[in-house]
Amino acid sequence: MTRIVTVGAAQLGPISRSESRQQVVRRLLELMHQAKAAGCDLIVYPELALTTFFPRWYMEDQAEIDLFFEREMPGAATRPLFDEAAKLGIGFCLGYAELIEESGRTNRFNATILVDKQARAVGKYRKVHLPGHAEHEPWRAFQHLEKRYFEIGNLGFPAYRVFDGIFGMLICNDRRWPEAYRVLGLQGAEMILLGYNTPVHNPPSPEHDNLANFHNHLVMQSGAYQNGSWVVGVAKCGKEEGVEQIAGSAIIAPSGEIAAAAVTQGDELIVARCDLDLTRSYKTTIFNFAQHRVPEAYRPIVERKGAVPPP
Ligand code: CDT
Repeated sequence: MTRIVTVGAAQLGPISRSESRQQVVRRLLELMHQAKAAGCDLIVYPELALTTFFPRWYMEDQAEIDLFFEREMPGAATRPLFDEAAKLGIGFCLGYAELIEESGRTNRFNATILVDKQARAVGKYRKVHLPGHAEHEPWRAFQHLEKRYFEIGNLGFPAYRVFDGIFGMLICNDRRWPEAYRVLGLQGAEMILLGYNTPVHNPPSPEHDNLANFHNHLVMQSGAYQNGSWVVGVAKCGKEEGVEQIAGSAIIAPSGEIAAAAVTQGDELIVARCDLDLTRSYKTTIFNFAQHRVPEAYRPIVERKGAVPPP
């Protein structure tokens, strides 16, 4: 059997702080048209695709911070994306900063939505693994204040039946955590969509800087193979407001092999024709979870009698 989903990974170059939503949406629409011309069913945009990566700045004025958030999806500025997607008959996945009133309070999440070919929102994910720090750390060349500006996602890791398959989403730092892929894998995820903004330089561990691209592919290729799933990893990259961010967008097959890879540091669409049924030979053999996983052995080590206590 073949269930083909043709996917476009829409890598974005830098977005400056002064760039308006309308200007960014024009860039997203240009990539959407390219994706349609290339026969894509679905286009995937990066994390926080509508603005510059604002957690690099320490800000105290909540009104100033909230300018980077969307209060509605679609809102006035993002409506053209939905309208054009419906007209073209193409789905999309979009990362954005979400401001929402829930349970009588204001919540802010690093979120992503999945939209089908009729422009209906059919899935949502809110980032769980927020990297960085919550307080101003002036010693850093730039900040990474996701723990200050966002709450931990409260939706878990949901998988959705859409595009004739099972789809999940992760956001940036989530891709470094095997359990994030595995929770999706346990729900049968066949394609995992993820966007990222990854600075080359991580101030607490500069000794890792020259490995940033290696680690990016390492974790996405492992996540794909170990769960028998496609992974679509999409960067916002290049020098944004003085901070160099990695590129390396890639569409990765369930074998862990890279099926398509970006070659620039800017706006670039890469496309792969992804057979969701390629996931079968992994999910039914080496990674047949029902047959081979041993959940009782995965209890925290401290619960096991005679186990070496953690340091
Ligand atoms: N956006 C995001 O999650 N970036 C992180 C940077 C880690 S270093 C603080 C990432 O994992 O790529």
